[in-house]
Amino acid sequence: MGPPGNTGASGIPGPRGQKRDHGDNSVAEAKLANLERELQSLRSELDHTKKLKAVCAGLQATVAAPKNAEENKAIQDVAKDTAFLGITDEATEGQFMYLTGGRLTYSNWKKDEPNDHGSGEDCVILLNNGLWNDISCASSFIAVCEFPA
Ligand code: FUC
Ligand code: CA
Ligand code: CA
Repeated sequence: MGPPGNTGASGIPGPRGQKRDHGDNSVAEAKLANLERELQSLRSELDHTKKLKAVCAGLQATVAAPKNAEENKAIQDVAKDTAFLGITDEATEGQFMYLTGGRLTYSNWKKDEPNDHGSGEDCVILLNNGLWNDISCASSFIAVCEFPA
């Protein structure tokens, strides 16, 4: 038997595909509208977190995040009001991380918190009493910047 022959010429083009049904897309459209709303809300929350980071970063600082009870009290004393902490679970729900990176090593959650209430809560506030609550990142609170020693 001799060597294999050359590849043959292309065949004639196949028939045109069937036109898809452009009938009722209302279910898909409603789903898309919901997804777009959700995306908008997530974008807005992420923007808030980024802004928070940027404000402290502009001062060569980070958003304060207490690593022990003493630091928790110190931030409480400086803030004198409910304040955002540099902590979020926006990457993976329920897994709180420091904005500077790494898993949480200390927490002081209020009873039944964090609860990711309503449409979700991925930012953390330090209440007047020193306890923590997870809250929407779109909400407005002061933040304390933490400077390296
Ligand atoms: C509790 C908190 C929520 C929110 C709501 C009004 O469910 O866990 O973060 O503040 O009250
Ligand atoms: Ca959450
Ligand atoms: Ca909460």
